Amino acid sequence: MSEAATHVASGKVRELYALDEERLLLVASDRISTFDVVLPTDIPDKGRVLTGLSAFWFARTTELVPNHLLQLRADGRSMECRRLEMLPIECVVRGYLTGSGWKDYVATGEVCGHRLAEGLVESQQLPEPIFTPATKAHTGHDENITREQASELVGADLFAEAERIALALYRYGAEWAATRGIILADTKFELGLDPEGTLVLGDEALTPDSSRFWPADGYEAGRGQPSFDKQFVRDYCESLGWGKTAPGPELPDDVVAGTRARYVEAFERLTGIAFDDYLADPEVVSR
Ligand code: Q0N
Repeated sequence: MSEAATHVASGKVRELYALDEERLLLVASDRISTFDVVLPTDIPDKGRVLTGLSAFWFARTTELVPNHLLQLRADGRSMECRRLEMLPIECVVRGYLTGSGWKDYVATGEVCGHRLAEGLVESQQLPEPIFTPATKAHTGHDENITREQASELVGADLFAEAERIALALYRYGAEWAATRGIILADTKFELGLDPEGTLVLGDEALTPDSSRFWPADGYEAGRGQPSFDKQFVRDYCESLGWGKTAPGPELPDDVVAGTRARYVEAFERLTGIAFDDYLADPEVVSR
């Protein structure tokens, strides 16, 4: 880093530093997590893929919502961002019934207060995408909350605006991805307020870490779907009979290489840009 920066927050695989009063630096590492555990082995360039994809979507969705990106750094993994006042909810949109949405549906017939038709099956596409907010759990898992609870947390007006923005972003990303053979099953956005009180898209967006990407090829409702990016890692971990608690296993070279190739493939399919061109000049995704 060229400027002194104070570390302000850590995610499992990303770090956030303060550059000054108005600006943050968001750095995506090459760490990978599976079954909620960060593994000891890095996936080379994973952080660059995620940062490049976020910047790609940010450039294309400014008409839908302004975003926090000020400047993509030449390392391809760091973004200088506007500092926002983040909403205390995760803005999740689901187009398919999977993960905690599927679990909640099986238990209650509802997901975050949306009552769904009876007889839906795992991984089924919903008739319409639904906004399913969650609280930001500082330890462990985000917890799904109802529309009413989310509305109480942020206020009715901001809730309605956040829902509109999140659904519009999901629809845009899902439609784009579908034409490139990728199903965007669900995704999570973080929104914040700028000093004028305008809602701004923050964090990373429409990446494999903030979304479930499924290969459209071979999609079949009624069962779990393979992950576009992490399936080699999951299969390898399952083959070990690992108990899915820390510490996670080291990954062998072929699993690392195969997984890196899947991240790069997701980048190239979605952006239509050669990943080497991104490495040479990250600004290619913003043009
Ligand atoms: C912020 N988080 C949660 C990176 C992601 N633009 C912003 N302004 C103020 N705060 C935040 C952002 C953003 N983005 C977002 N925490 C603070 C997710 N973090 C966790 C750590 O790694």
